[in-house]
Amino acid sequence: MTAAKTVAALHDLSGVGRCALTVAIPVISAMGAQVIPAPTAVLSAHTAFPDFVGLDLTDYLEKCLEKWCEMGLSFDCIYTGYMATVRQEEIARRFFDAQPGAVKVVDPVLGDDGVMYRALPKDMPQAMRRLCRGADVITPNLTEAALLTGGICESAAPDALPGTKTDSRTYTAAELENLLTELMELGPKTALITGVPLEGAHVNAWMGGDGRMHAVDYVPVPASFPGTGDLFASVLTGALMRDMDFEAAVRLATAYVRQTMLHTVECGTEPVYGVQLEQTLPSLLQPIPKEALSE
Ligand code: PXL
Repeated sequence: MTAAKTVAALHDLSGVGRCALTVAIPVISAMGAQVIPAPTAVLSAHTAFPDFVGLDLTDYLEKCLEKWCEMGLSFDCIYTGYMATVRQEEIARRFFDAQPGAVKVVDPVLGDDGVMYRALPKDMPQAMRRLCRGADVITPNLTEAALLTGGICESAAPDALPGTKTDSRTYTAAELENLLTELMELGPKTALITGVPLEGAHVNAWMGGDGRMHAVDYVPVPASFPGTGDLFASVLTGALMRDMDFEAAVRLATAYVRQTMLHTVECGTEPVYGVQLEQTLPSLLQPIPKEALSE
């Protein structure tokens, strides 16, 4: 047997509302890798709740990552998500440089439904752009892709809250390919956009070194929950740590997010609390058989 791979996870720890570390830790652990968390902030509840208290951990993050390097640790993966300050991005970038052997997965958490998360500093998109340069994989949604490329995001109402998602417009394959090309110009090895309504299909689409667009399509679940982007990126990270090829990893993440959203709809819980992943985690313990991924 070989030892578990190690994933340094730079995300917030939100108490109420599953997202960030409360998603990454169970998912990646279930998939067989060890999560070593470096919280970027602690929050009583994620920022889609109308009221929450939070503690910015920028100084702690810097000291923590420096300490890990002093300890001589080398990680198999660095997985970043929600960052509370621009300085956290600089700290993460230094950590990337100090860990050349790690696979870098950057989930550029900036917004959803056409709006930037209100707790973020206004210059966060520029900072995330810089972090993307050092990434092996970036996983923005359409709103984040627009914020990263300076494009206009045509989506939900400006005050949209989770659970009130309005349909965003349909993209043509050429438009999506252009957006992926723009993201690749930021410098990642692979850019993946989640949740794209494409003509006649919904897809998670990506572009890698071959400069071509690839996509996995899925039947959308008519519901919206905060944290599903974190869920997707966490399954993708766990799958890459299992040495799955990229397309198989995307298929697994797509299938698991869909299964968990369907289950949550059946439970009828308030969307803001996130998806009921605790009850679907068992399906990540073993790779989903090929036949189950064909839908
Ligand atoms: O799911 C992304 C996310 C992560 N972290 C915090 C958030 C959100 C989305 O609202 O508020 C703190």
